[in-house]
Amino acid sequence: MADRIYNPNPELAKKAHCKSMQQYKTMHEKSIEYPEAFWGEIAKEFYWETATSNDKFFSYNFDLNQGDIYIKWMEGATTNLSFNLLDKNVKCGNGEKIAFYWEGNDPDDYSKLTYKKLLQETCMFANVLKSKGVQKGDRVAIYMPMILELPIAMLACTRIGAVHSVVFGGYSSDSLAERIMDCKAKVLITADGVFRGEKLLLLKNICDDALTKVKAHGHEVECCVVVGHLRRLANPHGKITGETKNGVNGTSNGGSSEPNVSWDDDRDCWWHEEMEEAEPSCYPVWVAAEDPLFILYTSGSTGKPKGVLHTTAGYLIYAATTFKYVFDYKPGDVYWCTADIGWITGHTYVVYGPLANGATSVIFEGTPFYPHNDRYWSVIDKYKVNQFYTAPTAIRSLMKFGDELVKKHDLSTLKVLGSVGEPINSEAWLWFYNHVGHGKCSIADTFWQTETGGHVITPLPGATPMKPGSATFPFFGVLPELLDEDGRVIEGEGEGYLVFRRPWPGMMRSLYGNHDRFQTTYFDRFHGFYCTGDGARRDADGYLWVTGRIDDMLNVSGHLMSTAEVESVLTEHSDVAEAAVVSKPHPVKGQCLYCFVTPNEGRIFSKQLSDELKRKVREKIGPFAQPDVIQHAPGLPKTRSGKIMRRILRKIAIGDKNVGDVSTLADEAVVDVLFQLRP
Ligand code: 6R9
Repeated sequence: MADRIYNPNPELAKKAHCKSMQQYKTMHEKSIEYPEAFWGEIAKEFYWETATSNDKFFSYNFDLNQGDIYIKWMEGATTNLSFNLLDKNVKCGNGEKIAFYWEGNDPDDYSKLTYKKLLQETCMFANVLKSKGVQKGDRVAIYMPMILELPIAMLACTRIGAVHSVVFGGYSSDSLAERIMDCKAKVLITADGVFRGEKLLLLKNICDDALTKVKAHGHEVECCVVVGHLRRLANPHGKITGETKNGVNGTSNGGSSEPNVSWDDDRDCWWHEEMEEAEPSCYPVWVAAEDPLFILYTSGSTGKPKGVLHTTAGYLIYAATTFKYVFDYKPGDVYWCTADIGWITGHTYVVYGPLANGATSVIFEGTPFYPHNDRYWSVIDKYKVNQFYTAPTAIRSLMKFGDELVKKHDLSTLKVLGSVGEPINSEAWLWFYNHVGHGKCSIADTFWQTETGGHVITPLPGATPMKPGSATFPFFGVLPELLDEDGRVIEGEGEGYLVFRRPWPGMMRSLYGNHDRFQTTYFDRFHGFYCTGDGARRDADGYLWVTGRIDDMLNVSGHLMSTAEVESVLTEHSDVAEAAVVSKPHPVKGQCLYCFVTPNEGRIFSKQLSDELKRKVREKIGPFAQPDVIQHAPGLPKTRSGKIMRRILRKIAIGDKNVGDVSTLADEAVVDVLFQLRP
């Protein structure tokens, strides 16, 4: 089944922006041979205060032997992001169109925001930032839940040329402090708190802790703006009372039982109080094409987090173009990406890409499991969602409950289903395709990274015949290669390091404040190429299969394999919900396979299951791959964005309690449980 090819639904293909493989190939060729013409045409759809000179449209160096690495698009041009996303849409008659539907954690909390209102709120908050002394180039840290003030805050930064650095609202005060110090943020924007499911998170208190630490290290954040989110909730679990129908202006004081929010009168201020006096218009600051737009921290495998730096013009045209083609977005569609805005997926495909296309999208504050395990399906039904973009980890956790919950809702509006974050195993792919998409939707398995800014390897819904688990082919402007250990290009079928030969407009430009680390991390391993750190395989049809991080490769008795390959076999078993495989040193084989397996809801882990799984891996991959250990794992250690932390699993496999930093884990308790369950 997994080897079958799934063609795009002909109905979808007929009306798609890209309708056939032939059209895709023609466009891809043009984007590679004539990048100036290809991207220049697209750039015409946006507003440039000053035009770029064509001879400077595109320049770069990817080869450390030739000097420092640099990437520049549209030099000489000036523009403003918020102007292109908001004013432009309002001017062309879309002012009353909904930019965002907001769906709260509680189903009784919801609101919406038109383009016109979003522009006004953005301008008002830009004026608030100015009143706090924020100027072009200053960094603004944002630590917020998934509420409408979050995109407003980001857009307000772009209005005045300030650089935002969003820190995911699930990070600890230490992680927040580290990021604030690294980018030397002048202002911090947050909320009093948020409910995730039943759990209350007091964000402002975490900020206070972080700001104390920051101060102790000699940096001072001048001002902290706080959204009073808890005080306006409809049904705050009996803890707080407030106004119903939470809107962006919901400012009612929530009554007596509001949790204690600590306060520093010299530094802290309420969002709604500042907004009361703010002017509703703000002239945009025109910035240069290569001026910084935002910094987003991504955890490095070692050492401190890397501040990935994205700039203005290239990011805009790339976010806009990938959104349009990869989701096949058409006017009138409703799009929903479940990612938190604190991740790159949220930056590019909740905020910038959709708004650049004048799209209507859903912003969801809650979790897939609250109040019930069918929340995603009910939100798709409620807003009649056409494009739904989520992660394999979410799909697998929802598959566990079977398809009964899906069937309760009308999902017939769906056209395109997207996946991002990890390789999607074929079981999860097929379930998504058959039970959520009813065999009618295209699946866009989008491979990309914080560093790439937007999708780089992905199918196009109307054009690309799909293979479950393959991210298929490069997006326009992208030239992938597979290299062997010695940096030789692998032609045709084969497996190797996934690298790119030249930049596309949306790729990162540097690591903030550390260009040397940027060069050594991404350009030193293979000169002349951007190295993703992922491995990939090219099959006989030229399809690319991303196999995962290079550090997650296994070598058993000289056989090189990827953890993803083995995990995919394990999860094919009907009793298995999730699996993670790591290597363990072995005196004879060099390394052996140690597998962690989470059974489906209602299934138990048994010796029989373990034996069946070992046999399956033998059969499917080969006798050399037979796992030495299959361990029961009621849960897996995951980062807050849902990626499995194999570093910790490797420690558990060898029984080493010294697991290192666990502060980025979504749930630290699973580590102890897994140690106890070691066979
Ligand atoms: C967008 C995002 C990047 C890493 C990347 C790779 C993995 C993402 C994938 C995928 C296989 C896909 N990854 N999408 N692997 N297939 N469709 O997730 O950014 O958080 O920086 O992670 O995620 O290993 O290198 P980021």
